[in-house]
Amino acid sequence: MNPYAAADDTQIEKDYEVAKDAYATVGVDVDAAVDACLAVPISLHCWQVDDVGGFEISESTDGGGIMATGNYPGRARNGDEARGDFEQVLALLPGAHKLNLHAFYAETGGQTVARDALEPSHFSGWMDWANAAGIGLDFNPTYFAHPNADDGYTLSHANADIRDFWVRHGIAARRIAEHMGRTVGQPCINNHWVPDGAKDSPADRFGPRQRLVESYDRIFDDALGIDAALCVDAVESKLFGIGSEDYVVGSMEFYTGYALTRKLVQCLDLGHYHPTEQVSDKISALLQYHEKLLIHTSRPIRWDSDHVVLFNDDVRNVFLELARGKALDRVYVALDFFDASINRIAAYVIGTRATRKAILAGLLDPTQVLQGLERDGKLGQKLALMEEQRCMPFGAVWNQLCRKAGTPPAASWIPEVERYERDVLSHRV
Ligand code: RNT
Ligand code: ZN
Repeated sequence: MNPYAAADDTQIEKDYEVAKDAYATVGVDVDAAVDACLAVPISLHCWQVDDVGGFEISESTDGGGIMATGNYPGRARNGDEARGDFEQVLALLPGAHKLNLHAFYAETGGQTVARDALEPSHFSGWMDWANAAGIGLDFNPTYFAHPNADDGYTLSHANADIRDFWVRHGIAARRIAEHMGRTVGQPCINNHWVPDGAKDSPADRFGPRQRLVESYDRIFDDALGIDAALCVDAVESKLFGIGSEDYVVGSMEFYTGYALTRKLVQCLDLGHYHPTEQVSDKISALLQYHEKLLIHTSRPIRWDSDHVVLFNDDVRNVFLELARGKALDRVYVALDFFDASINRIAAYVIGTRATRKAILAGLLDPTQVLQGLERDGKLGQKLALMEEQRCMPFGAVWNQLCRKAGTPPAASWIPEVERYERDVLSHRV
């Protein structure tokens, strides 16, 4: 028995033909779904590669309300190791991708460079690599894991010097993102998330929110002349974090208002809501007003734990909703998880392929038939057909998609990850 073996090409072709017939009975064009799925870019977060550590010489500290747990050996220690890992990861992933960098992955040649002094040149290694690999880049200012974030406040800090420092960092990040967009020839999505908030019962909830507006207004000031076609800014809300259980300055309501009034992209992270909230249900509401959204796929277990994404109902329902609303081109899709307890290459491959599977599942939905039944009041029939979709031969379509993209089907990528661990990762001690 070989648990990682996949069917051979001939069998995959045969299974695919059978699957196509099955989906045709509910009016789904499977070939078109496969092509559309492969074309959706997924932005690979760089921070799973080293457990959200970053490459700074002395600035970084722990904290900021996010935490990777585990001690699995082999994390990348510098840009070259990380880029090698991404090449291995990308070889196992079907479809279009981008790489999503955080500012503290700057390469400063052994020099300490303050976050507010970062420049595009500190990312030239990444830009050269992206151009050689033919993929786009996204970016994030790093407003956490820093002495100036230790109080739990950054852009909304009561101290003006600390606020100014982070405003300068935010502006530096926008200039870097603009430069990246120009250099790689496609827009760079620049996502702003701050950890600001209070552990317990703040007496002033208005003040920090007002200061956050003022700081962001300086960062997003038109007078800076940053090209919005190259640097596409997004803002990410959160419900709570470690150390900000009671109060998060940048809440959902805060950012919905802010993004709409400032014409920014709103970012929805699947780990940033109460467990009974459905992110999938927010999409059709927000897209009445927003042009675009940014989605961070993640998997919260009991809290915003950032477990590796799986092909579960939460992720499926997001892409089902987007497919049903013909709105896949109105979202930027990015990953956000970090697990330091398993092989990190495997973590990337599992989570990215799960996200791609969810996109495919959405595109294979018999939306027209279901909506027709609903219009006709045949709600029982609609529910029954929805339920039957779970038993459709999805795996056969997925395997063909992997083959079409020249990547290993099913679990047959695992031996390659084991080989890379043996040859590369296990030597990092
Ligand atoms: C934190 C946010 C944010 C970060 C990354 C590292 O809760 O989800 O997106 O995970 O910026
Ligand atoms: Zn996120």
